[in-house]
Amino acid sequence: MSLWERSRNVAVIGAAVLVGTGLAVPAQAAEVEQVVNGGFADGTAPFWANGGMTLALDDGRGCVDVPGGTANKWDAILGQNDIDLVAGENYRFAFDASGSAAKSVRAVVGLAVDPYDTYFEQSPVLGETQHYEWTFTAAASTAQGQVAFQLGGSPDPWRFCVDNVSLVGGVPPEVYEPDTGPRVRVNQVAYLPSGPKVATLVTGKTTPVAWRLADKSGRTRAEGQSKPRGVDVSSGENVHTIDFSAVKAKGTGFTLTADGETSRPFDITADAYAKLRTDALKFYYTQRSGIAIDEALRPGYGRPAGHVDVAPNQGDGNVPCQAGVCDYNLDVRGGWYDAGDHGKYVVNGGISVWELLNAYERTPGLRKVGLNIPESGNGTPDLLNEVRWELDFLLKMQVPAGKPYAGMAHHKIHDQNWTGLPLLPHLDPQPRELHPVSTAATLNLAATAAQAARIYSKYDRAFAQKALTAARTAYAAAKANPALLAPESDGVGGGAYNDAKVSDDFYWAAAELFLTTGEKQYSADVLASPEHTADVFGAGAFDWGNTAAAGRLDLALVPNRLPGLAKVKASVVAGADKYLAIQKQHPYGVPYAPANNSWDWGSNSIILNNMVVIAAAHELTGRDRYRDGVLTGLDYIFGRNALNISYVTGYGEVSSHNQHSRWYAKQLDPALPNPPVGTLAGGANSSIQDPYAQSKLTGCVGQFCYIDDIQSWSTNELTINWNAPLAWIAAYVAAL
Ligand code: 9MR
Repeated sequence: MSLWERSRNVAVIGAAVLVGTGLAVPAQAAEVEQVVNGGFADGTAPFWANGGMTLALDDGRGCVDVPGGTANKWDAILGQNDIDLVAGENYRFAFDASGSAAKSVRAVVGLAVDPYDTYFEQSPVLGETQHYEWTFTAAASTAQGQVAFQLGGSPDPWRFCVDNVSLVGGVPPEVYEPDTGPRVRVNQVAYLPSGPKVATLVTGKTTPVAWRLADKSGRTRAEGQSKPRGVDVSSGENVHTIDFSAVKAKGTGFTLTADGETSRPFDITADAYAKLRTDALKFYYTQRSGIAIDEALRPGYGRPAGHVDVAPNQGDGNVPCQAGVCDYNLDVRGGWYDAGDHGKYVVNGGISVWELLNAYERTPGLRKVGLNIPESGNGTPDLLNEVRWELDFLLKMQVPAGKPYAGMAHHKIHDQNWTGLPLLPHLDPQPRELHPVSTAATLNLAATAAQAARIYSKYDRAFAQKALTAARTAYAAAKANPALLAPESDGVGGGAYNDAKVSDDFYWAAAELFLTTGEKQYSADVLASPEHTADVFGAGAFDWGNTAAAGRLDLALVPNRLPGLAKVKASVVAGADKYLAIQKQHPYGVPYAPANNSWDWGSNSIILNNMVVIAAAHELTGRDRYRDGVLTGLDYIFGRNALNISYVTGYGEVSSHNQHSRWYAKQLDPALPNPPVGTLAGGANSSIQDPYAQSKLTGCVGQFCYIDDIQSWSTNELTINWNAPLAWIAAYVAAL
């Protein structure tokens, strides 16, 4: 019996005795080892290996030869079962490991039996033998726990060795301290020379402090006193604001000093946002499914086509429905992958298409922006070329004539089961399935196809006509099936995108059909919709699940003859005024104040979408305060925030670059790239649904609920619907 085994048994007996005598057991008694024979002193048992691997001793360590050619991390595991875990107890998980190649091991503490919950995971990239150690809090109690080293997913074979595997319970909790850098927080990219320039200082002081703006050469360009703002609800920290809007100088490498701290450097220039406009839009090409990504067009990002029926892909060329859902197969190749997963979802594709086409319609400058994509130079603006890739896919998701629910759209198509990371699209081995049709997806198709019909008609009449026909058919089908709701339970192998409320989608689709056709049947539905007179500008203006504001914005801004148009326009301005009022109160200048300071999943996109409403009010009124509101909101995204981070890859001194993705997975496999420059991270999410965020951020306040780690899918994913408002706002600012 090893020392660890003995201490484990002693502890169990000790606890029993204490309970028997009625004495209180201290919450964190002795530290107790849970792993048996973790040092491999007594051979390899009770460790086991699967996936055709033989676990054997090598120089006192446990080693396996990992086969190549498996798809998932869990296709090859070295593990130990019967681990006791107690909910709420803190554990230190440690081991020494090496890899013959720079491969990542997914080290997991979880449930050994179905549903194989993960309580903690880390995926370090291996090399020479190294010690790894973390602490976490167990989320559940079980006697069927497991410590597992998941080793699969590599195309080529390699060798893994591990030693001193340890899981000690009863340790003090680890306190995660994010590195937030200097306490003076600025837009690390650029303030506009003519725009507002405000920074936030984190300090314990409650009276004004002196600040100084220096240029690149260190020369003082402005000085003043900060304004104490008290404790900021969104971060829980005491803050001041520093307003240097009076400075109109242009240049690079400015810094702001206050309270003994100097900010990260920033520019004052009007130039930065044209590049962002292009980068944020170039994001979409490398999200494409069904086409090889050309290395010449995107150096470092070339890859084979995903899901085109080439093994190990099962392909999207002839996809059946889930069992019992339909009796036909559809060719649904193409489109964009939704996010870091390989799913394609009509409701999220819909809002993304709408917002990109809306940007095109609102900012004429976009017409000339080249995106370096295969279609570039074909005479059609590149933004329309790129969005067409998704539109063609959305049209393929419509049920063909003659089939049950003809004209409706399938809610989504994705893998039968979740896959692990990393996994390039063309290597995904999972069967693909169409999920049931839904009213929401059908109305997304109706809205975006109608919008496309008016925007593409100048470049491709046949396509515009086809899109309009599909939109009309979809709208009629949705009216005939008004309550086919995508359920929350349908979330295996892909996101649920459940949507229980569709009155907003009806309103939006009717609005787009009316704007494109001018027909009374659609304006009648717009006017009769309860959404038409409702205040649709809530904490967040719109997202994939709340689309009424999309309809309202277009009714207000696309020329039309709807009765009562003045009221429609006034409602948009009133919505923008609400966001400006929130922003004014906010010491970080954020036009977003969710109820109970509970930040939503993808909060960065919500903030940007609220800014789209503010920008619409700028177009409607021409008043500077709306333009200034958009510019100030942008500062938060680029580093004027509690974490001092720019949420856009490659922009600012310190930026998010480990977003959750199966193919931009450099953090797990050094041979893969980070997300492309111009990729927005989801951002602070108070609900921290993923185990990694939970292990670091439990108890976090608002803005602090974010971590730039590939495992944090609930705070740090990238998505097609989040880059859309980034592109929209960048295009707006670039055109100012
Ligand atoms: O962005 C989505 C968020 O609003 C939902 O609350 C969440 C749970 O359904 O899903 C998010 O979307 C994810 C989707 O389900 C799967 N692809 C990645 C998306 C971003 O995390």
